[in-house]
Amino acid sequence: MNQRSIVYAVLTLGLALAVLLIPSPLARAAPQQREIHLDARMFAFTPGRVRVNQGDTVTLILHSQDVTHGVYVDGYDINIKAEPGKPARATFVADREGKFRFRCSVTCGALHPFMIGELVVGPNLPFWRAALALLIVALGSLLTLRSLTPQASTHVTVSNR
Ligand SMILES: [Cu+2]
Repeated sequence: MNQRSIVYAVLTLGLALAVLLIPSPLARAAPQQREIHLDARMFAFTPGRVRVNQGDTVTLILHSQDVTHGVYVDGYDINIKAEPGKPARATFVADREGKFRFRCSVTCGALHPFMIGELVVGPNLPFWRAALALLIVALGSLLTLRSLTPQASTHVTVSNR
């Protein structure tokens, strides 16, 4: 092993560990179980935006505050209806990343078509971190191997003789 290959190997390990271990404000250690309470009243949901991470198991609990409302989540094909005082729930795994509209699925009044919200399924950070670390290790190994081949250090070998 020459000096350059040792430097490459150490840098590679350091970078890969950094990617895996440095805490990010968005990161979650693992997929979580989440209970999300959604309040429905004419003509809005509270919260209007629900944020989860890909892989989370989400239990949506719909509470109606006035008349019967429903919630239909685009892309996840979830539809539940709740009467006032009788919450409804649905559990699903947020396996698709992206933004999905949810809307009231019970005609509840004049502004019913505008009763919408947004489900944001964030990236699966543990997965992408692992992928990035793997890429760094692969590139680092290539660099280390290249620095070990004779042609990369020809002038060194010549001057040593
Ligand atoms: Cu409604």
